[in-house]
Amino acid sequence: MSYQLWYWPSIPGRGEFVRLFMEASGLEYRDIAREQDADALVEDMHARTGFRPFAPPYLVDEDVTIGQTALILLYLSDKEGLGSGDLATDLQLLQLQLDITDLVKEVHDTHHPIASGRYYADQMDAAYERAENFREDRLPKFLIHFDNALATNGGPFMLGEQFTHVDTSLFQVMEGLDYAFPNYMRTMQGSWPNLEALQASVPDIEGVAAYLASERRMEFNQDGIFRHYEELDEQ
Ligand SMILES: N[C@@H](CCC(=O)N[C@@H](CS)C(=O)NCC(=O)O)C(=O)O
Repeated sequence: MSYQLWYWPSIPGRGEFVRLFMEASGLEYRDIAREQDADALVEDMHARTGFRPFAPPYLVDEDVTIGQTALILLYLSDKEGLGSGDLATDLQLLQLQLDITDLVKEVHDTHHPIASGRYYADQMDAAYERAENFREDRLPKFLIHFDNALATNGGPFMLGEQFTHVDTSLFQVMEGLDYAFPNYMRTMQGSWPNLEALQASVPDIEGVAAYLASERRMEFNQDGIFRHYEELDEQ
C-alpha cells in the first residue's frame, strides 16, 4: 500500500524532507497535489475532521493522517523499522529533527521576518537585519550543533554507516543553504567538516541517487523556504 503525501506542488519546501527520506528508504508514495493541484490540497485538508493537520506537509496512511514534518518522519521511521531500534536514541533523532524544524523556520524568517503573508518587498529592511544576525549568530550555532552531533558515531551519518531521517534532512538543509546563501557558505567552507561529509555521502544512497536524477526532484526556487536574495547574503 503506498503512502499519500500532501504538499504544495510548486515548491520543494518542507515536503522535500519527507520525499527525500521516502526515496532513500525505497518507500512507495504518491505525491497527490503534484498529480492534481494546490486547490485539491486545500480541499482535502479542509475536508479532514478530528485532529487534522494545521498545515502541509501531511501524510495519509490508510486511516492515519499525520502533520508536522518531524512527526511524519518519526512515524515512517518507526513503522518501517528504519530507526535505531532503541527508544532513547530514536527520541534523540527526533530531537535533532525538531532542531532542523527550528532552523528551517529561521531560514524562512530571514526573508519574511515580519509576516509570511506579506510581500518580501514590504519587509526588506527587517529582512536585511534579520539575515545579518542569522548569518553571524544563529546559523553557525545550528551548524556547529549538527556537526558535533555527527562526530558521535564517526559519521558519515548520525548513527555511523546507517542513514536516518536526520541525515536526509540535513542534506536538504545544506543544499538549501548553498542555494540561498552561496557567498556565506563558500566563505565558511571547511567550518563544519562532518556536515560537508554528510552532504557528499547522502547522494550515494541508492534511492537518493535515483531520485536526484529524476524529474521528481524539484529545484529550489524563489517561492520556497530557501530563497536567494543577494542582499541577504552579503559578506
Ligand atoms: N512545523 C510545521 C510547519 C508547517 C508549515 O509551516 N507549512 C507551510 C508550508 S511549508 C504552510 O503551508 N503553512 C501555512 C500556514 O502556516 O498557515 C512542519 O514542520 O511541518
